[in-house]
Amino acid sequence: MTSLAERPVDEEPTSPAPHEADRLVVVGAEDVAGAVDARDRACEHLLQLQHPGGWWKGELETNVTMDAEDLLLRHFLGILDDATRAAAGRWIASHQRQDGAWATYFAGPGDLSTTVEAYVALRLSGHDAREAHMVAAATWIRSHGGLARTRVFTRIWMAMVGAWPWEELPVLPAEIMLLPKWAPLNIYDFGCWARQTIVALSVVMAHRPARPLPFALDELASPPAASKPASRTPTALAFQALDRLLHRYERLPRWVLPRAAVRRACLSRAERWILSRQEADGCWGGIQPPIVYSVIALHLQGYSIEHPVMKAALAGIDGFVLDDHRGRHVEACQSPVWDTALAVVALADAGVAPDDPAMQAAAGWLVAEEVRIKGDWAVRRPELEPGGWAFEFANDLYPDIDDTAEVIMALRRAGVAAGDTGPRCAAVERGVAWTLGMQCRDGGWGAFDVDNDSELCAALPFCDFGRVTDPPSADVTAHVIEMLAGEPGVPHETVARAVDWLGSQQEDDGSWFGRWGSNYVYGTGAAIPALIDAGVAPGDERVRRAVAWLEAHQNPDGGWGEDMRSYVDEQWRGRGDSTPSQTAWALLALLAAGERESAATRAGVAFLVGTQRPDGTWDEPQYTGTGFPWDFNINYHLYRLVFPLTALGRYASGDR
Ligand code: R04
Repeated sequence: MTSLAERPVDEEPTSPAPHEADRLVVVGAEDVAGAVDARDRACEHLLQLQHPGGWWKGELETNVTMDAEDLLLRHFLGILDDATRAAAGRWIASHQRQDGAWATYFAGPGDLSTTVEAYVALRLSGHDAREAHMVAAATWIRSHGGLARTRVFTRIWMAMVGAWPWEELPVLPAEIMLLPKWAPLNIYDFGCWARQTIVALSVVMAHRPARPLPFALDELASPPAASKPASRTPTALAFQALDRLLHRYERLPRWVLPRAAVRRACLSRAERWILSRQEADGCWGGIQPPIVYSVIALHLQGYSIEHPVMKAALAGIDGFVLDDHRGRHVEACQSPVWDTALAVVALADAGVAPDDPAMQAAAGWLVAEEVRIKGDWAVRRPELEPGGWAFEFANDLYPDIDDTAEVIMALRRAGVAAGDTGPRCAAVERGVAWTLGMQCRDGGWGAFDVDNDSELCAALPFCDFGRVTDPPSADVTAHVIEMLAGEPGVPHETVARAVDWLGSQQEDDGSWFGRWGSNYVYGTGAAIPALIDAGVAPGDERVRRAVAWLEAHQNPDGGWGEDMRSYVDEQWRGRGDSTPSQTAWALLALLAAGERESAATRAGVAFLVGTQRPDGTWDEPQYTGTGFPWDFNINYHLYRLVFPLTALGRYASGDR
């Protein structure tokens, strides 16, 4: 349960635990009995969470910009009702920190852009600027530089509601739609999430709409010259010059031909690009930014809220709203495929048989979720046959390699054996072939695209948030290696190149960076099981160095934890309060490395056993999932259960 962040923001990392790495102990019967008991209660709990349709979906908790932007979107479209206004206001207000700001993860520091959006949304929901919590927020905002220091996305929202001049934003010209796919900065050089956001926003920025708020925001005025000092690298300077040129282009009078005609053609090209990517749920890409900006872009292109395209989109957006005992709030994305795959693996590790009805229902659902059409990935791989799985319910144009690997491993554990015949095996075979075809030139895998590693994209003044490309990551590559190692007929050379690439990514301290989970504990927890499955010996120097790193970062309570600050501060690498999911990731690595009987493993298991709730799950307010390192954090509510269950299952069975 997230609440006001209680902890001071400048807290020092806790010191690493003293440990007894060298003292090997034979696992005692009572250790295993405790783990078995905890495993069985966790297993029971997970089975109860399965949807009758066969799938699992834990909440994907992020931050209050989702709720603030939902309110601003409804204001913009003129569809904001009083009940939504009040409920969203309650949710946002309940997440304010004591210092007046809002954070982007549990116990994290205040974040300026998040705080500005939350503040404006609260005013829109009726909170008076003179109330104490609003004064605290406005004071915090001013003392951190005001609107001028917020990220581009926040200032775009402010411009859309008339509170920031469009002229003072980097230009994103709709003419980007004219760049062919071989040209630098063409839309396919951006990661798919940035691509779908950029196309929609280029339409919005061409229209420069302003639907003013019914109040002024003078209290957020920036101190003079508050803008971020611009970077002075040669690339940055070149892009700043380009931006000045683009501003001049935007200022050309409308009658200057062919400017108006070119712009109109680009806008209609962008409009068609968006329309052709609307998914079965009425949304775009399964993630909030493309969804929200696509709706606004189409609206500005003349689609009324009564248009079928818009009606489907707005109904789809309502599908991201959770209204539970905690109140109304909005998910950034939904994770049913990912959660279901992880749940099946966990149940299998806990000893649930492949022919168990729960496993079979899940396998049937997963197979029906297979993507059978080509998406944007095919721009770079036009000859590759479609296959694989996306993360969400409806995102057929953007299957991802991480989900595909995890689903194939889950199906294997549910008895779908490669090489057999039948529709389930055919789906697995297509998934394996698609994955093989998506390997990057250096031997690793990105999440959604192949060789998506342009360095120019990130240098654009427009791109000041998150990651805008999708280069190979250690965690995705590790999951693919683990999957491929269990498949027949995979060329040895493919796996060998991937293993070499993964080895090349090991940090000097023995750990691996976590791109999609926090952080080095996640990367290391993925890498070691993969290397072992690929045939690397437990005594290999890479494995030993990782084990030593994990042991050196175990907390005194036996668990592992790693704060999001590890993405920006070396001091925080491998440090933070112990959490169930991160403890499980460390244990998965240790078990794979043959450390079942070590003191570190036994203490980690004891941590999980000792912190389990009576109902069989664990508490985990900490965010351990990563959307973008540091900039976008995720608390996957099922992680607290599936990963401990997997670790306890493997420990108890001695399988790893
Ligand atoms: C865990 C690994 C599976 N896969 C990653 C998928 C994660 C799903 O969750 C999100 C993905 C997202 N992408 N981009 C955004 C995002 C949010 C998610 C995103 C967020 C904010 C802004 C723009 C994009 F919750 Br602004 C890919 C590998």
